[in-house]
Amino acid sequence: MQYFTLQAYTLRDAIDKMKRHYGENARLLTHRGIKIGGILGFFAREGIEITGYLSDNTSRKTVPLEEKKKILEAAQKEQTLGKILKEIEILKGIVKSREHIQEDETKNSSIRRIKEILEQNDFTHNYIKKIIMKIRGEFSIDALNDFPKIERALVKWIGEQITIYPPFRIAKKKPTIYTIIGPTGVGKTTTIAKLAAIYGLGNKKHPTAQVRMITIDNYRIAAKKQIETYADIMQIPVTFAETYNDLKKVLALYQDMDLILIDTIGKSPSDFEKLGEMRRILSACGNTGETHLAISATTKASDVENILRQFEPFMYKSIILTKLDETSRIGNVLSVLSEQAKPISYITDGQVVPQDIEEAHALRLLMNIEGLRIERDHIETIFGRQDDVSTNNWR
Ligand SMILES: Nc1nc2c(ncn2[C@@H]2O[C@H](COP(=O)(O)OP(=O)(O)O)[C@@H](O)[C@H]2O)c(=O)[nH]1
Ligand SMILES: [Mg+2]
Repeated sequence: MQYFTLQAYTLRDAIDKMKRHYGENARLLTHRGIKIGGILGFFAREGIEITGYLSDNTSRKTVPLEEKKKILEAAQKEQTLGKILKEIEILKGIVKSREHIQEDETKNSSIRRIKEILEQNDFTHNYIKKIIMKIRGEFSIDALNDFPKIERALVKWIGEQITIYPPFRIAKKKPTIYTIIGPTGVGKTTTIAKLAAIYGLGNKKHPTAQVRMITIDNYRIAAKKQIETYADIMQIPVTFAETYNDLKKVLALYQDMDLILIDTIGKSPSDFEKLGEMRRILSACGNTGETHLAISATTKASDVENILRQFEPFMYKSIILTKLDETSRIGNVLSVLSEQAKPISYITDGQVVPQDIEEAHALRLLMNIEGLRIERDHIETIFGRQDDVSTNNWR
């Protein structure tokens, strides 16, 4: 027995077509409404699909019942198969069109440029992926051609990812205690000296305050000498404390001071034992102080993650980003800080005490990203004016 399926716009047309193609012996088995033509269901027209068979006999009545049942079942199977095949075709179409869109977007020069800029600045893969998804989500294919518009949005998004921690303040309830922790050589001691000068010597923005430095980094002669030299030049006293009891006594002595800055031992973040000991000594501050973590801007992303984690027990409030002058790529640090939601309080960008320190500001960091046009006015309308927050008037 030969079966067939054919389609036409109306049942009448379908039967005519059947007769034309298969002659008088063609018999109609089933018919159903379908969509004909169009692309992915669009612009399709209503139509009819029929199935039938060629009878050996001209009389329909001569087809035995059993035979008829078999024919019907076969036709239904064929229809289901046909339906599945059609759906597969449609799915193939959808997948293809998706691939097509994605291909278009990577080919899209704006997205490609943004990706290149972010990669050049060492932003992490995850950070770049999120930014690209955001661009795709917020800009139509047409708008993607407007690079300056995307660039402006990108600068704003990166800026929004930067959290700022307010600068150290002199509280009414004296003294305020700030401790700086962090890996060896990142610039803790230099930063303590810079801050001591700003608050201790005073400037246009900061009236002279009573400042004391305490250091628990007194194992190395060179470290001791370094802070003593600063103390001498600035005439801001420094005291050395080696143990919990030492620190407790010194703090008790300094109760009438405005600000106490505590410098710590530069320890490798993997030196758990030493870190534990340092925590014990610092616990002499009780809950009156704040701890802040210094990280060099030159640190690579995976190391930043590691440092953030290892120093977590100190419950540091913010990041002091040092040595910004030593790198033109801060994407790695910005990516990790954004992912871990860590705010930045200060930025240091040189060895000179006290000049080379600034209160953290989105604009300052954005300007460090190479290849992006930063419209200062626009950024300042979003994130506030940088001059208004600058601590340092020595510059
Ligand atoms: N280029 C640059 N060097 C810095 C900066 N801060 C500190 N340094 C230098 O880094 C070295 C280590 O600084 P130090 O304060 O002793 O680091 P510590 O071990 O964390 O106390 C010294 O040579 C500093 O002059 C900075 O912002 N930029
Ligand atoms: Mg030091």
